[in-house]
Amino acid sequence: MNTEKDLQKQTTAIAETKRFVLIGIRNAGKSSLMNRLFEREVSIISNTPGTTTDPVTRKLELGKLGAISISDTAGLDDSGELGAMRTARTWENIKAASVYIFVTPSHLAPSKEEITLLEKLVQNKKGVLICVLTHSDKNLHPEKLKLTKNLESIPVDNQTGTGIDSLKQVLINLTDQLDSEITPLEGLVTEGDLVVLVTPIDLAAPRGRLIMPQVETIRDLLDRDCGTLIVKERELNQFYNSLKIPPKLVITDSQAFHKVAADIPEEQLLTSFSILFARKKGDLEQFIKGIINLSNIPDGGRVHVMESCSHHRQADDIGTVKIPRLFRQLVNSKTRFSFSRSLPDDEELNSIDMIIHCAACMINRNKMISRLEKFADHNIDVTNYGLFLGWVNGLLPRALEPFTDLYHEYRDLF
Ligand SMILES: Nc1nc2c(ncn2[C@@H]2O[C@H](COP(=O)(O)OP(=O)(O)OP(=O)(O)O)[C@@H](O)[C@H]2O)c(=O)[nH]1
Ligand code: SF4
Ligand SMILES: [Mg+2]
Repeated sequence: MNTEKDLQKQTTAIAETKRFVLIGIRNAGKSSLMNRLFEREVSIISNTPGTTTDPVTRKLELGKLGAISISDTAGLDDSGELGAMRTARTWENIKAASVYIFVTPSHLAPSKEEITLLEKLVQNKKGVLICVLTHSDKNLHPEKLKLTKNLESIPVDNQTGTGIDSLKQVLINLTDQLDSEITPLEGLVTEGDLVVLVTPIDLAAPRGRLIMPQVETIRDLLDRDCGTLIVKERELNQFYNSLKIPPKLVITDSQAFHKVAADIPEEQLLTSFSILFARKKGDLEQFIKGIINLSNIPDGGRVHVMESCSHHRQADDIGTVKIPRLFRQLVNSKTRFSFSRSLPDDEELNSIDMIIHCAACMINRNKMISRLEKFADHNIDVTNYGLFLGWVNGLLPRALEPFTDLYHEYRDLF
C-alpha cells in the first residue's frame, strides 16, 4: 500500500522540487555518489573517463527537505566538440539548481577545471555549495585541502558507502536555507475566500485532464481552505450570477480573457493563470516592463517566442500563430518572429529585440530566473503570454490589480 509520502514523491513534478546537481571532473565519482544516494543503480559507473554524457535526473524524498531532484552530470573537463556540448548542458543544470554538490577525489591534486569551477560557484551567490571528497579511505592531498578548506566538506568512500549518511544529514539540514518557490496564490487569498477558475475545454486542452497551472492552483486553494468554483467560459455568467458569496478573485486562462471580462462586473478582481505563473516562476515586474516597452520594437525588429516544453502544437497555436498575428496587428506589422523551446545562444540573443515567454510551468524558478538574467544581460525586453494577451484584450492594468504594489506602481504607465 502506498504511504502518503510515497504518493507525494510520485506526484511532485521535477519542476516543483528543489534541484541538486552533482558536478566535478570526469571520474570524480559523481555517478557512484548518485547511486549511493539513491541506493540503487541510477547512473552507469566505469573507470573510463566520460562515462556520463547526458545529465541523469531523478527525484528523491529526503527527510524534512521533502522531494528533491538530483542530477548527475558529465565531467566539466570533457574535451573536443562533443565535450563542449556536454559541458554546456552541465552548466544549464548548474544554473537551474539550488544546491551544487562539488564531487572531487580526495587523493588527487586539484585540476585547473576544478579550480575554475569553484571560483565560478563561489562568485555565484545564488545556490548552496557543498563539497564531497570521494576516495576518503586515501590521504587527502595537501593541495585539495587548501582548495576546499573553507567549504562544507564531507568525506565519502563510494566503494563502502562510508560518509553517505552524514552527507544526507548535511543535505537535510539545508531545509531552512533553501528558498522554495511561492505557490500560485501566495498573498492573494485567505481562508474562507471563494475563487472562480475559468478553464476553457477546447481543442488545445489535453484529453481527460487539466493542465499543470490549473491543477497547482486548485491544490493551492484547497491547502488554503478556500472554496473554488471551476467553470468553462461559456457557463461563467450563469454560475457567477447565482453565487451568494462574492468571489475574492476570478482566474482565467489568458485566451478567454475577453469573454470573461465581459461576463463579470468591472469591480471584480480578475487575473490569469499565466500571470500567476509569471510571478511564481519569474519576475512579474520585468514582464510588466516588457509590455510597457512594446512600442520600442523597431520596424523589422525580431521577437522571439519561447516555450519550456515540447507540447503538441495545434493549428491555431498560441505561441507560433496567435501571438505573432496579434503582435503584427496591434504593435508593429513589420515584426519578424522566431521560436524555440530552449535558450538561444549568445550570438542569436544579440539579434533579438524582444522575448515573449510561456508560463514556464514545466521548469523551476531558478532556471527561469537564470534565463531572465541572460535576457537582461543582452538588453532584451521580455514579457510572458498572459501579460501580452491581457494587454491585447485591454485588460492591463486590470489583470494586475490583485498584485497591489505592482498595480499601484505601474497602472499609470499603460
Ligand atoms: N576507491 C574508490 N573508487 C571510487 C570512488 N568513487 C568512484 N570510484 C571509482 O572511480 C571510477 C569512476 O567513477 P564514476 O562514478 O563513474 O565517476 P564519474 O564522476 O561519474 O565519471 P564520469 O561519468 O566519467 O564523469 C569508477 O571505477 C568507480 O568505481 C571512491 O570513493 N573510492
Ligand atoms: S512549460 Fe510553457 S509551453 Fe509547456 S505547458 Fe507550461 S506554459 Fe505551456
Ligand atoms: Mg558519471
